[in-house]
Amino acid sequence: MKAAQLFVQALVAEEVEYVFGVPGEENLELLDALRGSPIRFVITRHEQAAGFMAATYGRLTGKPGVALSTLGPGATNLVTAAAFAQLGAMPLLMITGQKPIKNRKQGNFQIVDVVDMMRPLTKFTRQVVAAEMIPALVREAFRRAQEERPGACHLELPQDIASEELDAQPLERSRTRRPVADDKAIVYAAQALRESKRPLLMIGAGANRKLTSKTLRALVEKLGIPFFTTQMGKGVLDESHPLWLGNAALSEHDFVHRAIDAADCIVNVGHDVVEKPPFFMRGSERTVIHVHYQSAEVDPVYFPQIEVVGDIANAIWRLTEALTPQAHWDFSFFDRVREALLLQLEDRTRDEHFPLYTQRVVADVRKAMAAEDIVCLDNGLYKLWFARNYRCPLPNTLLVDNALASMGAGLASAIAARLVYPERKVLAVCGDGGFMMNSQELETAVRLGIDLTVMVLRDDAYGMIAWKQQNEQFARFGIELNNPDFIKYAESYGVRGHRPRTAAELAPMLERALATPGIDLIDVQIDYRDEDRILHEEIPARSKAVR
Ligand SMILES: Cc1ncc(C[n+]2csc(CCOP(=O)(O)OP(=O)(O)O)c2C)c(N)n1
Repeated sequence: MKAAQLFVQALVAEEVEYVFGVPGEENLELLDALRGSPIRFVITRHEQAAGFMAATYGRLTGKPGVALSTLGPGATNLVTAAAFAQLGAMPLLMITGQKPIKNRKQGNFQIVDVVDMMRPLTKFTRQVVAAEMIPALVREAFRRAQEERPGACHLELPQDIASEELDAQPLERSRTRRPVADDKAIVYAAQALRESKRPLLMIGAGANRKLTSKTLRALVEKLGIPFFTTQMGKGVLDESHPLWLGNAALSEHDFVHRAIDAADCIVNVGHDVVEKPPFFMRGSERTVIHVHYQSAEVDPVYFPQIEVVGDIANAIWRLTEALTPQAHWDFSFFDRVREALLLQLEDRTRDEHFPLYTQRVVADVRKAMAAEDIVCLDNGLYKLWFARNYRCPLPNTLLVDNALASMGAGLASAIAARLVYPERKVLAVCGDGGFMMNSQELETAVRLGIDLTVMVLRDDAYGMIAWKQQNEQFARFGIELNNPDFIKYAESYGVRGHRPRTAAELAPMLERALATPGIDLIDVQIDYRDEDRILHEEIPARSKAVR
């Protein structure tokens, strides 16, 4: 067989369902091998979007998503998606083409050193220099992409290697078990928790694994310790649980930070410093127990005193076994924080103000989505509100990128989410800036024939930057945008476009769009002028309950 066929057989052996990408002439052999395979090739309008889709597939399934591009310009277009997967711990394999390496005739036309370019953005990057290496390289790339901490891998398949003839088989996948934490680490952690007065659990991105959710639920039910989530840990434990204390959408100054300040022991489950800090450690005023697959990277604001390193689900289960609720644990302050938070989460959710306040949009979206439905966020100011106010009963139902925090991934992620879960409703929420960075993928969505709703929050500006500018007393500058007429824009793709004219119109419009087959775009005019008052200054001061 040809080496390209062996490559595709190796992908099939890894149970790859989709390859997302834009082909080039250097991929023709691989393309031909894909043509005769059970793998579905989803072409996109930009490699960056293909990478976002593949990474999101990886994030949702735990299996590496696969993205394909040509050499040079196609590969450089994959760079942002590589960083998105690598920082966000999403398993991804990128396959890029290359000119023949044995006998080149075109000088350096289109050639950049893609393998080296990918080095700081991947766990593993290699050129396939001999067809015989394909089974081992593909297996290794999948193993590395998937192994904790998951991330991006890259293989470059040159044109001449792809067309070589050989007789070989893919390697079989091996079964591996993750190592578990040392007994003494569990003893130290249990002891610190037993001796604490006001312990608290933090659920981060690394806790977002099926088995961990289950063991964490058991721990919380048995011990009654309150918990909060990070942006990427949302829904790992049901956020409508009576012990939920909120989401650390901000680094400081929110209700949850009142609870954090009062806690004398925090168990950090699955946090790594790539996520925007959910709280700052300043000294040793409280014990922080780091429970993760890897030890904590030392950081100026994160330096846990106790580390439980190994399989998280196992560690949580052993901690649950080792502990009983302690009579001296006092959660009364946390209860008050929660009461005040829940009251505040209702703020403006029924406000008729138009253009709409973000809180109202979040509340309307929450009501329209069932527990298992998925909201995929792009990056902008609204993200903080969704992280904070959109309560997730289940994991992976609000996809937030709090690692690279790249604009442009919202629509692509939603397309991938819908492919993975065709029975669930999927909504992409984007700012007008982020949407226009990859809006061309509306064509991909239409071509795939999927059902999807896209909400564009329009403030005709880079709102997040305007907010920061205002916060830091800079003059408003360099952030205003003109937009296309989003209804006409949508229609030119064969997408239905809608625009509410009052606050009350949004909810029924959204529900209809979600219930209708095909693709709908809702252009929602948003009012960010009051953000600072709400998010930054008044929240802590307003609630007498938590003084
Ligand atoms: C690719 C990329 N470029 C720039 C930024 C910096 N940035 C963060 S938020 C933001 C503004 C986003 O504007 P928009 O999508 O309209 O959302 P809004 O904040 O207005 O709701 C910018 C420019 C980024 N995160 N990613």
